[in-house]
Amino acid sequence: MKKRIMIIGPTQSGKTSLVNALENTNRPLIKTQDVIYGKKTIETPGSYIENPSMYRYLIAIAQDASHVLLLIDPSRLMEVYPPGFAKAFNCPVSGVITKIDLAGQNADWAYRQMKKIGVNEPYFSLSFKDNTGVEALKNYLSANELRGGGLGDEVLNGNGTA
Ligand SMILES: Nc1nc2c(ncn2[C@@H]2O[C@H](COP(=O)(O)OP(=O)(O)O)[C@@H](O)[C@H]2O)c(=O)[nH]1
Ligand SMILES: [Mg+2]
Repeated sequence: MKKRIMIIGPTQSGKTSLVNALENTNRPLIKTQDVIYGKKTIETPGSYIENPSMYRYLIAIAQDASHVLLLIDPSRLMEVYPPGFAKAFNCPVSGVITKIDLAGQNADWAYRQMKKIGVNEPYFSLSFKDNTGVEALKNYLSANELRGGGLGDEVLNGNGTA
């Protein structure tokens, strides 16, 4: 099974918008009730990161991920992730700052949050309103895939049919 990009973020932080961009579809934004597996992505419910008793599900689901994206919405100055959270995953973790059109002035706050969570740079700032930052993130993710970030089953099984 090919591994997917896992998207974590609180309610309304832009998870579904990012999934649609990575999947290249335009399916309507529906409130996430549960984990949604797309062709390339895994979207997790906001309630999983908003509720510490659900963290273990995020960590279990990440077994099927080649890359984890942690989303921060700087238009809501809310500390969602516990310190060091990024270190719980054994695949690469990247930081995505959403809705930069609404709260560009809070970008420094978001960078400090990322550092506290244990996410290494580069951080990706996105706006789906202005359509900025998405291509840079996509390029980074494909380059990571080519580098073999997060070994897929096809690699582990050695059958080479990626
Ligand atoms: N201004 C602005 N709004 C956004 C952006 N990304 C998402 N939104 C809006 O924020 C709301 C929540 O987005 P959604 O992708 O459904 O978030 P989710 O709950 O994390 O899946 C929706 O009304 C989106 O249209 C953005 O970059 N800029
Ligand atoms: Mg959603």
